[in-house]
Amino acid sequence: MASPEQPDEMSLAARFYAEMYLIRRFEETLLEMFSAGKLVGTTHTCIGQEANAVGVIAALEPERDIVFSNHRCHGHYLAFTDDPRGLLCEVMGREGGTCGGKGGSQHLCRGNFYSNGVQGSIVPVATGMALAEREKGSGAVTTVFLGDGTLGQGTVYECMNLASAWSLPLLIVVENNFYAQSTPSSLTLAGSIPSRAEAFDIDTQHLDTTDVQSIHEAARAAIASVRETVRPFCLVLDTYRFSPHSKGDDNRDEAEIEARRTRDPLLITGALLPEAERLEIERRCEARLEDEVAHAEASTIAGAAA
Ligand SMILES: Cc1ncc(C[n+]2csc(CCOP(=O)(O)OP(=O)(O)O)c2C)c(N)n1
Ligand SMILES: [Mg+2]
Repeated sequence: MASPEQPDEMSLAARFYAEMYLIRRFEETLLEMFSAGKLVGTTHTCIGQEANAVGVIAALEPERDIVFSNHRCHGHYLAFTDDPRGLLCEVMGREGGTCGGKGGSQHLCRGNFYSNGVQGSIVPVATGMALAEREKGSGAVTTVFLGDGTLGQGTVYECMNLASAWSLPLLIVVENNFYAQSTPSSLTLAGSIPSRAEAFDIDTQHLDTTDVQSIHEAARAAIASVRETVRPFCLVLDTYRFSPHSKGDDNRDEAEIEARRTRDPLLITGALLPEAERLEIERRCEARLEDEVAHAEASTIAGAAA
């Protein structure tokens, strides 16, 4: 969602660039803090995948629509809430964190946003939420993000089955980054990903792009379809993460990672902006993040006062 610091007259490309840049720099900052020993626990960054979070979530109505995310949730959270302060305090275990500093990087809950690190666990919860919202007649679309590796969890298919059989307003977004931790999905996935949803009579669209505006257009159409037909929809987004699975665990071929950098979503959208505008967006974002880091570092450790 647009930051209060972003001027109203910003183009869509500028707004999307600002949102993706914030996610990118937020997560790079987290990795730097881990290396400096300022953070403990774990974290999974979506560096390289930001266009999915920003493009899809910008097509939702934050007041009524609901988002469920997974272990790799920072980008989804920031795109939905524009709350780097709450997230940083949360990851650092500080008072003022989204969940009081108790949930950490993977377990976030704020308003209509929920995430959980147990692979696949959030899909039945999202399906139940979609049922509840349909019964309430709220018109809300429930969106659930999952990775290609999570397609190995049987519950995903139970949910696809019920979402289709019961006509639930559920958008399933599969972010296919071709890996589950260190395992290439080609070793574990038979058939095609879209055909898995199609087998349950779920309308499906498959995109191989890191252009945030293309993803946004597809998401707008998918969400309009879910809202109007009150039927599930599955969006399969091919993507790539430049960062390790978590902090340092990466066994992928370096040449493969480098080749993918030409499709960096920040490069693609940044190239659409006049340089001065792009640099100004970056400057504002850096200043904001610097403030947030200082704020979080000065905040009380959660529970310390008790
Ligand atoms: C039930 C369960 N098993 C194992 C894990 C450990 N784990 C965390 S992420 C992950 C791989 C997930 O792959 P994918 O769904 O493709 O998402 P990606 O990490 O690529 O975004 C694994 C095995 C877990 N969180 N939950
Ligand atoms: Mg994956």
